[in-house]
Amino acid sequence: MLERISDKITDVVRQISGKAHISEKNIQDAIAEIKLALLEADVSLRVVRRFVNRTTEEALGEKVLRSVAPGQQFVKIVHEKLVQLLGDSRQELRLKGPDTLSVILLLGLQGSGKTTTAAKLAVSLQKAGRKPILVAADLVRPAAVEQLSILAGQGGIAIYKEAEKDPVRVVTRALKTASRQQYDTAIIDTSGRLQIDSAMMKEIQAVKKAASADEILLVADAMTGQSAVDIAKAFDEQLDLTGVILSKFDSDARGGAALSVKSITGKPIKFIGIGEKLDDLEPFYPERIATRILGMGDVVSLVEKAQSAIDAREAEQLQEKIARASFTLEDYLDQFRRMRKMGSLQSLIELIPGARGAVDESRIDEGEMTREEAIILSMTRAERLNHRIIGPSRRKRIARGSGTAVYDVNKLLKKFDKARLMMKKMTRNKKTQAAFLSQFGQGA
Ligand SMILES: Nc1nc2c(ncn2[C@@H]2O[C@H](COP(=O)(O)OP(=O)(O)O)[C@@H](O)[C@H]2O)c(=O)[nH]1
Ligand SMILES: [Mg+2]
Repeated sequence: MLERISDKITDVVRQISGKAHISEKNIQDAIAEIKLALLEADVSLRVVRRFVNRTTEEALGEKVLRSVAPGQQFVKIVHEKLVQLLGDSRQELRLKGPDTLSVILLLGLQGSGKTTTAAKLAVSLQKAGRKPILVAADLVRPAAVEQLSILAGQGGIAIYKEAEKDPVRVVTRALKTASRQQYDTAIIDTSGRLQIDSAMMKEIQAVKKAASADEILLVADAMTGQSAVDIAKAFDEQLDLTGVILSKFDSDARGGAALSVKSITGKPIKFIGIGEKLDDLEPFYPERIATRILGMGDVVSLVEKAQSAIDAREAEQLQEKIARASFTLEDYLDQFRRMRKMGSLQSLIELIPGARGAVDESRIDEGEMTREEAIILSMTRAERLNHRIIGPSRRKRIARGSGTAVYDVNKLLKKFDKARLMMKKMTRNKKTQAAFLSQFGQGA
């Protein structure tokens, strides 16, 4: 979503941060370019102006021009202002303790992603140890209840539904039932319309009253750019939102919505939807997004992602192996599996600082990964533990067993040797780390 804007701004930042001396003119030029990038990303003019004014004022202060590393000082200011723009700190959901039922109400236009987001949110709360129940209160769209049921089934989440036409009655009974059955969070999926109209607003207002919700979250489609922000404003004026969830953040739209929602509505973005699957919901961290826009890499996200895929003990063992250079093909195979758990390789690599330029993403080939996996699986355990014993006749056998050519086996073994070498340097250098990761599934 933020790629284009990030590419532009990263360029500006790279140029200026490398300079030993910078002039007022350098700063003004850099800010002008950042301004252009923001406007191109569909950020509203008002928001851009405010950002530009604040950044200019601070950057032209003596502190920057006279500092030892003026370029970096400047980048730091841009970063700070971007974080401010995005909403300062991460805003968590404000829910009650587990003994009382908390209520989350999801609102939005039709197709914005409410139903999907309701299920995603339930899955993430369940993972966090809460006991959520979904409430099917979109009684307008045919099959909306059915859609939510299916998603609930997929995520292993409880659902409250009934054959009824009045959402207020459904919500009232649902909350009673949820309390009685000791659920701690009810997530209500409501009906939307194709555009904001008074019938929808009236219905939602009635549901809101019945629900006395702890969180009133607008699900807005990030793909619609500036109009997502206008919609947020309109909903907020009538319903007093507690926050916004930007869905479809995985699209290649221009990102302006993410950058303007907070400034325009004053309401924080709490989550972003990054795909259609139930796991594709992420907390929104202004700091990390700003870092990403500036091309500084989203180190923290990467670390967290990796952590959920590798547990701490495993990681330690792996590190030891790397240090002793006793990393085997069996470990290599393990890595593939972890990579898969972490999601697409591409999205992972993007998060590594400095990796974007260093890794040729177009060369990453998940098919190659599968081929390599097949080759390793055709080896005996002894061969995996000590790849040096794999001579010509073993190579032939492995190729036949994995449905590949001897050439492929040779290639993999060569690559593995190279990877082992790289791994030794890995802990010392981030770029090497990126290059190492990019080894997986990459043609030689
Ligand atoms: N790529 C992507 N698609 C999404 C996301 N959230 C929802 N969708 C898709 O958007 C469409 C509409 O979603 P739905 O939940 O039915 O919207 P609703 O009408 O507001 O309930 C569905 O095809 C979803 O799979 C997201 O974060 N990323
Ligand atoms: Mg729906």
